[in-house]
Amino acid sequence: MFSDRATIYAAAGRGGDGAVAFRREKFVPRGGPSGGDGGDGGSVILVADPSLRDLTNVRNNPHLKAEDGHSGEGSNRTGSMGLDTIIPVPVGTQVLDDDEVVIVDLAAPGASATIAHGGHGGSGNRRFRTSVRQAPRTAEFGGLGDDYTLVLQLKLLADAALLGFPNIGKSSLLRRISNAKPKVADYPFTTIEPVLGIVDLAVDRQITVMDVPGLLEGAAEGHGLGLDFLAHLERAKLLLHVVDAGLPVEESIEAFVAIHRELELYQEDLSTRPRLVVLNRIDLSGEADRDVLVNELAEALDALGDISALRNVLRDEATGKPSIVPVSCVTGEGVPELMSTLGRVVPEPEITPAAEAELAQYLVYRPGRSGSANVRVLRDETGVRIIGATIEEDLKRMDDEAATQAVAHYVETRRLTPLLVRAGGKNGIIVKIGDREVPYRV
Ligand SMILES: Nc1nc2c(ncn2[C@@H]2O[C@H](COP(=O)(O)OP(=O)(O)OP(=O)(O)O)[C@@H](O)[C@H]2O)c(=O)[nH]1
Ligand SMILES: [Mg+2]
Repeated sequence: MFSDRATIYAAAGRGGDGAVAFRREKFVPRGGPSGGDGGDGGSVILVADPSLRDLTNVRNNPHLKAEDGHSGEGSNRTGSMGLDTIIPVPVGTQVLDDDEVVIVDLAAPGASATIAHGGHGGSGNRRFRTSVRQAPRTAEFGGLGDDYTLVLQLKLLADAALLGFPNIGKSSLLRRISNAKPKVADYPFTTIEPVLGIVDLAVDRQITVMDVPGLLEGAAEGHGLGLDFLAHLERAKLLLHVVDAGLPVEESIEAFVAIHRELELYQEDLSTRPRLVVLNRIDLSGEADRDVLVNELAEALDALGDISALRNVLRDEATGKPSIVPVSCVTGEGVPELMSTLGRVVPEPEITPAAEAELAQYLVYRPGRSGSANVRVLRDETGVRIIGATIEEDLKRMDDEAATQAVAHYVETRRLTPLLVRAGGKNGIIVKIGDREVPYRV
């Protein structure tokens, strides 16, 4: 089954804790603090991999967890960093936030995005040495890593996409022009998932063409296999609208309009996408009839007037009427002409500075913060000190009872409880935030 959507749980690694240690050497009775820093936690990173077709991988393994950083040690030894978890996803994968807004678009092969950043390693006690405190017993807990639930969605990228009723020969055409071998059979809905093929137009020019399941009237409301696959057409630069030379002209026009309406219902922008009309199965009519058929079709399409499908339909330069490219997938006739037309009309890829800037932005993208990346937690002999807590100002105005409650709530919502347990929270400790010190017990 083709998976184009998956919910993932990305948990970056926690930073390692800073160590409390003192130098012990012969003849140095009171060695200085030598607790090393913890290593940073690993991050969760997605990378666009052209060899992947869909999101089945992540769908089956949705828990993406990066390694925790290691704690610092004595003798100023820094803990090693947690390993990043790097997950390959298909090119065209988008990451959505809670509001279904696209926050990352891995549209180019090799593009990557860090979706959960590892926590920073905690400072060891040697960093807390001051002129008045030569032997600090304070060290920092490692920071928490980001922890997000995100939705991945795949919208395939293709230069051109085949469009048409079921059983009209779309897959046959893709087999003819590309390296892809989608199944062909004489019944509707043979194709049940999108297939991408690479078309060699010239030695140095390749384009991708996508075959999707046939569309029916009502597709935009979910009839047939429609709705699921309309989304994949969204990012095709050109639509190859296939019509059938075996049908009377009026029926072909009806079919053309029916498909067009579905695109319009689904998305206005899609209905005006540049479009090339391909007339398949010309082997079914005699040579002489072909030109007549092509002309009649062009006239009839033109007579449809101002429908959005015709706004960007490719037109014959001489007549100004919609271009119709006749082909036969059985005999191969017309296929070379179709390929050369594609070479002319499919836009060359261009990397604009704007596109590059956009890509760069995605690479450093960081989802909205739920965690506590800017919070630092130091532990000492009596408990912990939390630096950077958003409640620091509020606490100044609270009485003792309210402050104790506010701190407990803060610890809970910022997911700091495990740290405070490690600091001895089960027996009761003191939590210091700003000028305030409150008792805390898990
Ligand atoms: N005579 C003739 N038959 C064709 C031609 N192209 C395709 N066919 C036949 O039409 C039937 C359907 O072809 P497919 O390529 O599976 O059609 P499709 O549009 O991909 O169909 P779905 O995937 O079901 O939407 C098959 O039996 C093909 O052999 C053609 O140019 N001439
Ligand atoms: Mg097919």
